[in-house]
Amino acid sequence: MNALILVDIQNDFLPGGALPVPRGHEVIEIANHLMSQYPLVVATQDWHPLDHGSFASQHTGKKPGDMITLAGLPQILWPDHCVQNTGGALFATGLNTRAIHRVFPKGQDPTIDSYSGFFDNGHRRSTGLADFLRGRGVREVQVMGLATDYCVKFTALDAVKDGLAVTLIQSGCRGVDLNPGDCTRAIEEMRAAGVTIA
Ligand code: VGL
Ligand code: ZN
Repeated sequence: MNALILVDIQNDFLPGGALPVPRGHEVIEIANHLMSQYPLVVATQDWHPLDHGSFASQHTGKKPGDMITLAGLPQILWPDHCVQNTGGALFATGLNTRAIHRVFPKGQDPTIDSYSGFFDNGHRRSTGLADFLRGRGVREVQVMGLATDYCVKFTALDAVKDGLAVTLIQSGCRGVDLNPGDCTRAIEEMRAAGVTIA
């Protein structure tokens, strides 16, 4: 069994959103087209409380892009984004959400960030995605979405660690590239870990 994992295709990650990924809107039609070809489609949803520790607004004197330590881990600070029950946290307008079988929210714990759709950044708590896929007999996943150099990368790497055969649908991903080359390096990191780049 094969599944499509859509990573964080949410309004705040589109141009005009709170944490815009350049050309992020271009993945919507790619996702809509691909979903019909999969027996199982799951989506991750960045879903933060208002006071999430990854928000620069929660740290006096800090601004987005600054680094801190959060839960003992290096953490980049972000603008407030994907706040629970706000429009920015909703799936991208135009995404065919009826074709998504199950949604896995992540990033709810204010004390730790969660880039991967499988685990928080400290690998402390699972979202349930791995068990869900195992329960459905999934051996193989295709991953696409936002952003290449953060949530897509960590989702693909965790999927490999979980023993799944993982393909990155590169045309269906867009990245932040906070430092030029971040996306290229992310793709090389995924390839080195055993992800097939399609
Ligand atoms: C993401 C930064 C912060 C992502 C989520 O979806 O890649 N990036 N939260
Ligand atoms: Zn986030």
